[in-house]
Amino acid sequence: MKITNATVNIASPGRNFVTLKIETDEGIYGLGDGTLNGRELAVASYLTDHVIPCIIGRDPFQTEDIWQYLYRGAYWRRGPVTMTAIAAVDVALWDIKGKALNTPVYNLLGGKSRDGVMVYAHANGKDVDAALEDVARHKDLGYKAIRVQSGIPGLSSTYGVAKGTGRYEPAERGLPHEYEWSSELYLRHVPNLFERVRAEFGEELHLLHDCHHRLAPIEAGRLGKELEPFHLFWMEDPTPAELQEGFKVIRGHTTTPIAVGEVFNSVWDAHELIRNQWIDYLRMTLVHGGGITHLKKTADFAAMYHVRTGFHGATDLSPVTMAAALHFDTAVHNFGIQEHMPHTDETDAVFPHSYKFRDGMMYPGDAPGLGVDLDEKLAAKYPYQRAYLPVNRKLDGTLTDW
Ligand code: GCO
Ligand code: MG
Repeated sequence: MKITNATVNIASPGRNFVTLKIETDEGIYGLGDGTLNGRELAVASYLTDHVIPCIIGRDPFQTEDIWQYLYRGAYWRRGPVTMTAIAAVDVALWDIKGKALNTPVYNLLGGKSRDGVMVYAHANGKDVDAALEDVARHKDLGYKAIRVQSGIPGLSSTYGVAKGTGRYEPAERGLPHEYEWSSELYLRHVPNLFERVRAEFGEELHLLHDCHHRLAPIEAGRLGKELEPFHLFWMEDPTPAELQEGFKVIRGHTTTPIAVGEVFNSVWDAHELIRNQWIDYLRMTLVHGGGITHLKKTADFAAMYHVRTGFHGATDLSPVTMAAALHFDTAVHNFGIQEHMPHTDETDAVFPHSYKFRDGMMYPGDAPGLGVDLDEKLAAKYPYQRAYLPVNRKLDGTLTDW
């Protein structure tokens, strides 16, 4: 079999997605997600201008060789744009492999290690009462694990909390919006939020929280310690992760489990964290972490250190990534949990898929390959629209992590 053509589709059915379609001489095609939130066009150009010409004529079954060719061959290794482009190719090739062999991708990764994939939902509200209502709503939908975020008294807006009545969306149309931040006010507020959630919902529910890289390691240590009585499933991205030793400081102060990695692109972003057992869950995802080929190796390495997967799954990861993630989650032994932020109806219509949600669990379905498609005609109705992630400023105006 040979790769005969590859095209990049950019569409905005509710939000922007970059999708790679690789075609073969046997009429089988595969899809890969190349969406990098707020930097979509850079990946599209990297693919169209620099990658596609190099893969035409190759055997799509050679996932390992093509991965190495794009990674080592470029000389300029790693980085979000490169690794997202490599992921788009890699995932599309696994899709082709599954379709050609007439089997779901999870069978190519070791088969089913579990019946279903536990997912966590996002509950949020402008204050604690509103957040509690949203937890109740998600519990009624069947979720067994819920991430809880709420507005912070004294701050006019907080990323991760919906403005008005809609759901929150990681990117907003136009140029970057600005949010306000105070670690002092945040640290004062969060333990109270979780005290209220546990008091109302008891111990059964798995609770998660995202700090979104905003704290210094010692502040994160304090927060983790204060949250211990509420038994969180995890505290996510407590501190910016460029400094991997920062997690040693956190670990020295708390037994609250730590998750990190949605911005990681390679095992090298995490290898100290894993090797030293400073984290419990790795959030590095297929779309930004070089695809199935690289994540499989990374997950196997993590397994040796009791680190489990907890893949990123916000709405900026397209249904192609969600499908690929569910195959991966079904197969790898050290799966932990999968994030689930449902896509809009427009997005679901553009990407028909066989995966399903039922009673807090998700299932990839048994269609050959990934079980996800792209309706190109419908996608053409939603042209790209400039959109960005926000920026964050401290109360005195200093630009900070968001
Ligand atoms: C999460 C996140 C997202 C990201 C977004 C970036 O845990 O789901 O932190 O909201 O910020 O996906 O593109
Ligand atoms: Mg996060």
